[in-house]
Formats: sequence, structure tokens, C-alpha cells
Amino acid sequence: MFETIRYVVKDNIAWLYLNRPEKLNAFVAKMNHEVKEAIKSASFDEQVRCIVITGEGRAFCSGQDLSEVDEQMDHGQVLRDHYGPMLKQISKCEKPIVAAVNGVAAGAGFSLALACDFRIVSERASFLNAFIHVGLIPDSGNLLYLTQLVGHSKALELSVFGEKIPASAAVEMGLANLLISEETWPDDVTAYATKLAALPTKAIGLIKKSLKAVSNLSFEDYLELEAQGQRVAGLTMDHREGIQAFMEKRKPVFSGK
Ligand code: LHQ
Repeated sequence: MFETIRYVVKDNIAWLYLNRPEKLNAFVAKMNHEVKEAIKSASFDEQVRCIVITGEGRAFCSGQDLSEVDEQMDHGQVLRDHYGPMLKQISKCEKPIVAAVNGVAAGAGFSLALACDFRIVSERASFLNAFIHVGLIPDSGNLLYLTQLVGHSKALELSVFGEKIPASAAVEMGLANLLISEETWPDDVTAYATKLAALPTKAIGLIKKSLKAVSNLSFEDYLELEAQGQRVAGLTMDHREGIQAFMEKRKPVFSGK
């Protein structure tokens, strides 16, 4: 049913493959829309407890398809109409989202990786804030997420010089969580997603919500949000299972409920 992505649900994991390999998985409006729809579907699917976004072929995503850009294009409106809805859908998703960065992530492709909760990278991966090379500013939430990960000064440097960041450097500077070797990719990606999918899914959603609120709330309001979140977590079956398993000196088996 999708044309620009491939979407597969297996063993509690939703796999979303960006699928325009001949253009290094560059974004067209349809792909923005299909990514949004796939994330929405995964959010509502009770089977799904982890989402993985990756690229077909040798790239993760090369950003906006530049062959679609012409003088008539209102870039701001493209962001409002196509990228914004996709990013909002990702942001409100309560399930863990992993960017499995298999190759280059450039421009809005870098932004997409930044919008995910975790970035795991293959040795072939790289990040590139390519916008400056076409006279643009980083968009699609890029600077918002980038400053949270690497701070103001480094975000400025990466955006102004637009140099390629190799996978190992990305891990060193806190842009990526884990470097995976070529030989064990994609098995290690599956293992990472499987580990996330076996954790208390509802608690993960509440942790994501609390973290997003950190910089926007007063101390008092944050403590109240935390209390509300913990009340909800305290009512889950996974909480009950965690306590029971501890008392019975065994490993917990979480259901995500
Ligand atoms: C591509 C692309 C591409 C089309 C590779 N488009 N064909 C938002 C709102 C509105 C408007 C504007 O933008 C935005 C946000 C943005 O994302 S702006 C930034 C857009 N992205 C870029 O500027 C990156 C452009 N691509 C590159 O710099 C390189 O292709 C990278 C560094 C990603 C990869 O380099 P290589 O590994 O050397 O591959 P390549 O350049 O040879 O590309 C392979 C093919 O893919 C090639 O086609 P061809 O027919 O010659 O084989 C490229 O034309 C095509 N391709 N990126 N974004």
C-alpha cells in the first residue's frame, strides 16, 4: 500500500524502510506522508512495541529530493505542509523509535534521524548537515534536536561548515548511541530493537514525555507531571510483573500493557 517506503511488522517490531534507493532515499512529499502514516499505524498497533526506521540500499536518507526543488517552491510551505506533520507524528509517538542509520543521513535525512529516540549507526553511516551547501538553514527540527545532543557551539559548527561526521565521531560526540560493525549489521539492529520491545512499553512512553517536558516546565510543574506519569506507570501490568518477579527472584516478562 506504500510506494516510497516499505513497512513490515514482525515480532513486536515495526520496520520502516525508506525506499527510494536510486536517490539515496531522498524525500518527496509522498514519502513525508507515508512515513507519517506508518508511524501513526505503528503507534496504534498493539502488537508494536518498538519502531525502527532505516534505509534501503547504501544510504539512510539524503534529505529533500533536490530535483523537485524549483523557483516556484515555497520552502516554508513545504515544511509546514509535509515535513511538519511527519515530525509531529514522530514526536507524539509514545513507543521507542530507533533510527538504524545504515549509510549517509544528509539534510532533512539527518533531521529525521535526530527526531528519533535512538540512533544506532553502521560503520558506513555518516551525518551531514548539508543545508548550508545549498544555501539553506537546517530545518525539520534539526537545530532543536541537535543542540540537545551536542550543545550550541558544536551545532553551529556542524551547520555552518556542513562537514561529514563519520560514524565513530558521531558516537564520540553523543550524536549516536551505538556503533555496529558491518558484519553484525543487521542482526545487531534486530537485537537492539528486540531488547527495547521487551521492556515496559508504557513506562518508556512516560519517560519520553517527562524528558520532553524538562526544559519547558517550572520545577513545581515538572514534579507534578512526574507524579501524574508515575501514577499511570504504577497502574500497568508491567509494573505488577516487575514487583512480582523481584519478589520471586526471577527475570520479569513484560507484556507492554
Ligand atoms: C539525490 C539526492 C537528493 C536528489 C543524492 N536529491 N537526488 C526542506 C524543504 C524544502 C526544500 C529544501 O530542503 C529541505 C530540506 C533539505 O533536506 S535541504 C538538503 C538536501 N540534501 C542535500 O543537499 C544532500 C544532497 N546529496 C549529497 O550531498 C550527496 O548525494 C550525499 C553526500 C548525500 C551522498 O554523496 P555520494 O555518496 O557521493 O552519492 P551521489 O552524490 O553520487 O548520489 C547518488 C545518486 O543519488 C545521484 O544520482 P545519479 O543519478 O547521479 O546516480 C544523486 O544525484 C542522487 N541524490 N542525494 N537530496
